[in-house]
Amino acid sequence: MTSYKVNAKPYEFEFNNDSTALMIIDMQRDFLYPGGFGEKLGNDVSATNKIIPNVQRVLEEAREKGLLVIHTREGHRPDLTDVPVSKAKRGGGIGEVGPMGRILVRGEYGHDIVDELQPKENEVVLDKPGKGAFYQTDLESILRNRNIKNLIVTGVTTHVCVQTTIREANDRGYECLMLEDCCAAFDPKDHEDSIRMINQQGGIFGWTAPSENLLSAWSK
Ligand code: TIU
Repeated sequence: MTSYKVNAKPYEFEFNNDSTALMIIDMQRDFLYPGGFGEKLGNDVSATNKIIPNVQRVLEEAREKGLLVIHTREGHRPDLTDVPVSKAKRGGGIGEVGPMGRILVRGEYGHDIVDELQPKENEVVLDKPGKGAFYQTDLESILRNRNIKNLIVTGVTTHVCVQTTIREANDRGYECLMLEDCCAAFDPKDHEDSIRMINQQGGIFGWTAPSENLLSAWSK
């Protein structure tokens, strides 16, 4: 089986296509398009939507290589019974009506994945109520059933759902490569700090690299 080596921090990330999944975290209209949750929280969504073409390039290549692709969406039941009281109080208006429908509610236009990254039929779409993709989802069974050991992680926001998912994955024994230019936070400092937190101390949570390093590893 071909093994690929990606120039990454803190050192080379080695993987093969069969045991690796591409995770695309919460690339939802609510976080990336004007009028959604991200903007409602007072953010400029140009910081997050600029990564769409980078994620698109990696997604196309991952599809070509036959990787398992997992898209996640943060959101809740329309009756909001699965929203913890703390999140309802401090969550930024979940369930309120915005220009793209009710904020972070399943089935609403704003809750779905951006047009540019719409999932194919054979790809996993994972609805999650929390920040981490493992919490209250069947992600762990999916990864086990497909014999996945490594996760290539992309999406938004870097310091919230991306970091939480990488930390959850790390505790469960998965090796994560976070693609720096395929993740974004509304504040670039949160993004940069997250990269450092992931790869510091010899890779305490995993590896980080620009996506071109992955693409060039695949092309060799
Ligand atoms: N608020 C914020 O930056 N992010 C979230 O609430 N969710 C995700 O990161 N997807």
